[in-house]
Amino acid sequence: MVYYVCNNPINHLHMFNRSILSALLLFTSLCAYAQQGLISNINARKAVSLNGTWQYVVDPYETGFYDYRFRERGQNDVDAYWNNDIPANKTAKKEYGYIDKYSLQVPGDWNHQKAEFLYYEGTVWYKKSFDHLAPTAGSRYFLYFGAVNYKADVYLNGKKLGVHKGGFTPFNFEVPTSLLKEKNNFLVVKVDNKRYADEVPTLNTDWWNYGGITRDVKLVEVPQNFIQDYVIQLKPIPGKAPAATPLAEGWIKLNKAEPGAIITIEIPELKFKKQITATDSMAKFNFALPKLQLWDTEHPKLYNVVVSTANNRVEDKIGFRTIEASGRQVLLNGKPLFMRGICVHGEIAKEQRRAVGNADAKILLNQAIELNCNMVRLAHYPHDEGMVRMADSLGILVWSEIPVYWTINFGSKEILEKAKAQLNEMITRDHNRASVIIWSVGNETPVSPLRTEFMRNLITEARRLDGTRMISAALEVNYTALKDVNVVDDPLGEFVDLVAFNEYLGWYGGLPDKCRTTNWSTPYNKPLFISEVGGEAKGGFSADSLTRFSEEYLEWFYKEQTDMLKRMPDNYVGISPWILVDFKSPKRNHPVYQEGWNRKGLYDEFGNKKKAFFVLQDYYKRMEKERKNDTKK
Ligand code: GCB
Repeated sequence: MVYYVCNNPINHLHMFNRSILSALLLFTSLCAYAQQGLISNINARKAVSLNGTWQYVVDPYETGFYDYRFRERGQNDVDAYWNNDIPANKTAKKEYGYIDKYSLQVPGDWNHQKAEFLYYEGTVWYKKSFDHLAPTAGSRYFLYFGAVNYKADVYLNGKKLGVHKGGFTPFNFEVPTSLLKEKNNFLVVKVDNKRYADEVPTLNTDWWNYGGITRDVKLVEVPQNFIQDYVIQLKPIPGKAPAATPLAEGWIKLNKAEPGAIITIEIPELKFKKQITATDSMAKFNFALPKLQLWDTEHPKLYNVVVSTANNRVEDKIGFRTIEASGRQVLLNGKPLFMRGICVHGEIAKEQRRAVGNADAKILLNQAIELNCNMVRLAHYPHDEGMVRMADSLGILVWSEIPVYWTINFGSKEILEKAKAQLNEMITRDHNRASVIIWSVGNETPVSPLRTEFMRNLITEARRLDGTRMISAALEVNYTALKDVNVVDDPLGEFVDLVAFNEYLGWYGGLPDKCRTTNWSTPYNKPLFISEVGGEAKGGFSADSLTRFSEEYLEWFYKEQTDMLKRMPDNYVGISPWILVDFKSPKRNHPVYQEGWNRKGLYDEFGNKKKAFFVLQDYYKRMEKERKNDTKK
């Protein structure tokens, strides 16, 4: 929101009007097509997939949206690309159309599908026709999108259903049943991935801005009132392991208030069944579960959990565990945890595309497992739901983050609301995943009072949405506080549960041997985590260890780093180096070593392990052994 500074009465009047106007504009932009409550666990719902081939029109000038005076087109404008593209008769003029020659696969970014889309940032109209032959009387229907990067304007049969911003989180719009036809429904999505200063993320990122409908699309069918969302998890006992018959708590949210509705929660394997009564649209609960196997990284046990009402049933696979920052440690099920992590981008480098679905998740997580990791930091945005579900079943812990990245206008309430919306969608989608232990509200945001207030707001919001996981953010480091001691004293440290920082000694600051004399500390009496550290090497490029971009340089870098880590303070609880695989970034322009790739991967883009891989793998083997011995003591 913009504030105007003025000092005469007339201007004051202006100021008043303008602030009301800008408040109204903010309100309208947020509410004109208000996000409708997200339906969680979408794969367990009755639905028709709308994945597959969609036709498209590339529209860099947004001709389908604005007329020649650059006014937004009216709903029935025959030149609006959301309206039927078939000319009324042979003399009718149509200057756009959807044909098979121009088609893209959904889900999937457009960049890798056609050579001319590689660098494209702008509008593409997607169109899919579908039949809806046997609608169930009394059912309601929602169009669900796993993610569209960045802005989606959704139209069905010429009617606008809504607008969503945010490239990595799901959303759904209700479809009035009167709008659905038996044959040939005309679904159009205007997708725009242009970067803007006042969006989240902002103009400047170090990753590829893949555009398109990048995740699943479904037409979901639900009864009049249905189970919209739920949380079922163990209630932590501070500093302790869960009891033998652990206490579960949570809530079930119905789409509409239905006082007196009976909701049943069942865990068949445990022969557990409990009924609760809704008071309005929410029903909270708190009860002891039978003896069960806790979820952890060695035994990622998942139970089938069934939540049902008289006319709706949702089945999920849920692991039960507790996680907490306790004093200077992190406790998983009451036991100290050391996180052997790695940062991961949601990209399949070999195919130069966004990762999507279970198969891609398996590839990435297995690469992390080979490195001997028990944790991944999913950078810098919420990854596909398949990724956290796969992490649940493989026993990999997850740091999940919203793309509040580097510099944004921290004074803007509007941007704060946009960041909160993404935080809300991320948490709603994944709050039943045992693997997710950390919600991160951002990465490397520059210290200032405005920034701290903005981030503190996000932390408060994350806690309000989910008080059972750790909240963190990757912080900046103060390199100048004390000689040979680098201090993590970003004021945000006061508000996070886990003090995490990005450390690049030997790549961005000096050479790797700087590690020999450097120590780390933080004034915060909390667990300390290294959320990034790394350097670049071009796979297969061999030289002496002083040559930047050589595999030997990176190998040396990791050796010095892992030696330095032996001197970390007692609150050091883990590390997630940057990064699993080389990734595409338009910021990386060295013509020989980078060519549009950030080369900090431990695997190169073809999946080959760099020499440094083995140094980190070895360190993790040692840490695993050491920490196991610790726990036995
Ligand atoms: C960082 C950023 C990450 C970059 C990385 C780099 O600190 O968090 O997004 O890609 O450094 O390679 O410079």
